[in-house]
Amino acid sequence: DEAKSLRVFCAIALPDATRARLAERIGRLRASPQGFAARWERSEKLHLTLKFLGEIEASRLDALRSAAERAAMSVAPFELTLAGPGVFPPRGAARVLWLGLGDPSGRLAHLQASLEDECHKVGFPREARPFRPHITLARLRNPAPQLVKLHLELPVETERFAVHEMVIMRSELRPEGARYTELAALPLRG
Ligand code: 2AM
Repeated sequence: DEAKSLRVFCAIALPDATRARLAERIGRLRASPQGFAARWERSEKLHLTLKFLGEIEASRLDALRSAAERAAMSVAPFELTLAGPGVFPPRGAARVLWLGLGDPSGRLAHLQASLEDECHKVGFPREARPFRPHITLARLRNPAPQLVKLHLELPVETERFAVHEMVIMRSELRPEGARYTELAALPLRG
């Protein structure tokens, strides 16, 4: 499969236990009648996006990889916590249901800023929007105010997890949803 361009993003993969916790939440939301108005993220695909590059030339993958490597090496491993639920857009008809992340050490913010800098240095455009760390749980096909209300009201169980690496993911768009494959794993500074 020698594609000339690839759709890629940089992310933090979630531990199994955290994904299981999120899958429980998805299960509860999905059980509501309005749950059918949403496309639910499959638990193995749940992740935290650091930077969405979109389509890049396959020949640029090495440059992306070294940039990501330099960013990863600038940060020591850290912990994240699951935080409150939210929706995009915050006002008007919600299209995305997500769960936020707490970054008590501030290293997630550092990693993301460093990744933006390193990518920019090798010619990838900067993300214009501010970083809003989140894990997407569902995309809504139609406005579903009751489902949004339920999501916002469900409590978040305390969960903290360790981050040791960043990954570069490929996303292939298919009729049944995007397929993700890991292209590289970059360890954080040992
Ligand atoms: P999302 O979860 O908020 O939709 C792969 O598509 C990942 O990249 C998703 O996690 C998605 O975030 C993120 N992403 C960020 N910007 C994107 C964009 N413009 N188009 C598609 N995905 C984007």
